[in-house]
Amino acid sequence: MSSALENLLQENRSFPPDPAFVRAANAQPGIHEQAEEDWKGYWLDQAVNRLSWFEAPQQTLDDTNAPFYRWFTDGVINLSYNCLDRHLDSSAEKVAYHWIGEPGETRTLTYRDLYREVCRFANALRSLGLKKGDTAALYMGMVPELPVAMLACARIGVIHSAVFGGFSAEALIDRINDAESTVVITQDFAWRAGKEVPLKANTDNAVARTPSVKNVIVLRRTGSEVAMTEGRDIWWDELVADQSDECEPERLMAEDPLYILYTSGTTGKPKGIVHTQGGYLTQVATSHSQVFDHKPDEDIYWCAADIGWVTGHSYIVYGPLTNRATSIIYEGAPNFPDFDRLWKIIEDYKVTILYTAPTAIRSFMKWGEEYPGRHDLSSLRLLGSVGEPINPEAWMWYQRVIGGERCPVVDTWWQTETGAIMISPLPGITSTKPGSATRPLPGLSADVVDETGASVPLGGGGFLVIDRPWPAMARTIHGDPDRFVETYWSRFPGRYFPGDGAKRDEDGYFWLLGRVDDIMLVSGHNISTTEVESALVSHPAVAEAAVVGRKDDLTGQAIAAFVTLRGQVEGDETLLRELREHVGSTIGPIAKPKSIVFTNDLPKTRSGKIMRRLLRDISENRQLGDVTTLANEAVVEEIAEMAASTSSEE
Ligand code: 7RM
Repeated sequence: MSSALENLLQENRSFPPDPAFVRAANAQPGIHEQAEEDWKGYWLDQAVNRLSWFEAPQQTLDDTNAPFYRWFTDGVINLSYNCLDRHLDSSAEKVAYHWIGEPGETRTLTYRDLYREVCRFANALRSLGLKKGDTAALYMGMVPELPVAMLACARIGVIHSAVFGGFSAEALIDRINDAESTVVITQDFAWRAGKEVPLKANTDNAVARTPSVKNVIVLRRTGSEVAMTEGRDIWWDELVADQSDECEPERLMAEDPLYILYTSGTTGKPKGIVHTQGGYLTQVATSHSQVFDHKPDEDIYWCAADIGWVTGHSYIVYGPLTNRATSIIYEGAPNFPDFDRLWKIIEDYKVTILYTAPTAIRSFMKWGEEYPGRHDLSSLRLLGSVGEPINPEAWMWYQRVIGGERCPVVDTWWQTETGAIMISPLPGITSTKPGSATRPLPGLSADVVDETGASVPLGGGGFLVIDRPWPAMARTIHGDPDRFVETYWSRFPGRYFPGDGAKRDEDGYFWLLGRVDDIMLVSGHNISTTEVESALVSHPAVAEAAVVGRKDDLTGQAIAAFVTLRGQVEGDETLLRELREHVGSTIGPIAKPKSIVFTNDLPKTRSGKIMRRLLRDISENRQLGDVTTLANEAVVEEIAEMAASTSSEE
């Protein structure tokens, strides 16, 4: 950015916490200030008080080899012990997971059940020769055996490397080879939108090109036939059949690796983000309790993300289980068999806390209020959002239609690399503003800086930085420590650069503005994609919008918008002009899109983030970039055709 980021969108609505909620909240007013007095001591307190250690740590932060920070280095711990064993005395019969299969069958796993399954599978892994420091690739759908496999690895010190079940064989190959996984844990097929996804067949294709893999463990899920390779492939049920129900947890150091999780980003080969044990669990457990106000004996908690994504690792598996939660896991698509599937589950299980993504919320808006309207959602008491900036319009809809105007909405900013939530309201403390992630959580610190690294005064925008270490931070990029330093720690030395733009308002609230690579430069003004998209989405006809800057002789870049419409609305020239005017009057004439394309869908990553890079390629008539991590590949071609035929310019 050559100058500060424009601050275009003004949002003046504010929602103070309800006094009744405040009285019972886990995190009480004053906690930010208390933590700030001694932030390292605050984190040590969380580590010692929230977790069970074989040897409690005395050390906090070791910054002698920055940016390769270490936390609680002298602590000895086992995460599977924290998630399971220590709950057995009080809560063996408490439900850990209510699982709902896409076709409709259900399973209930108590803490005792989960403990038994994890021990058996951990023993099974040991029987195959896996030991501390080895890596296992997990390529599965949303089945209870995925958390079982993760916890079994954690129990014996094996590093897990989950590969999202929607990825292709190609993506699996890269990730297995980079991590040098010696075993792949998969299933025959996964259910998705009524179809069987061939995970085992994909694995077979991958494993032909992954020399490190010795065994493939296959869970029977759908029961349809798959090929098994003699000597290499083993059925899960046969492998665990003779295993003991007990498995001694390995005593691990706080800084031993826990997992690798790959982030694709926009360019280059995927980065294997490495997380370790003690610091990670400390911050994940703390944030899960504080941000969701989670009460183990009252709540039915549902993080509707995929377990193969960091949100699932931290907030379906490690955080909730450490905090003795009862969680929902739903296997399949949100619109199967009908658009009300999620709302039916919430009614059936009396879900109290729901955590989902803006992309999902915008789909719900597009599908219409009648679907949530069919169900009693009055059990909900808190709503969360993660994954992208949430447009104020989507925030308001979520709060009104799903939350019945009674639930606090927590917009949580974080990344695979941060491991845990970083910037978020605390529901008993923070007055929320639609579209703002508000401020860093207790013990954390962030800033907004210009290109020289100087803090931007309140009211202005720039680069988000995290200006001191935090316990759940990524420790490195697997196999490429130089890239770790280069990507995150070199642009603003001493500070972590997440790659996002942000602004702060006069109250010091953070407003996330999207990836800085996507920021547009129009006639010398740096304009964030998020603000223009939010302006478009605030028009009643618009369900979702993506904008990109494309080369323009006159203005350097011109704003190109791609818009999907709500319900039955048809896009025509009149609406086009109206939308342009709407943006002009909402945030200013400089932000009016030069072209608008109506489309049925937008290109998204598998975790639902809009891929603006591809839209930029389309807008500039370039060869399309890499689409292998795209959720809906066909849509790109479709949009390219639409852009060629219907785009209209001012
Ligand atoms: C948890 C997760 C990280 C990127 C991040 C942002 C974007 C995530 C928010 C958000 C605005 C949010 N991990 N992002 N949450 N932007 N507001 N609440 O998403 O590694 O997959 O992605 O996602 O750009 O850098 S991730």
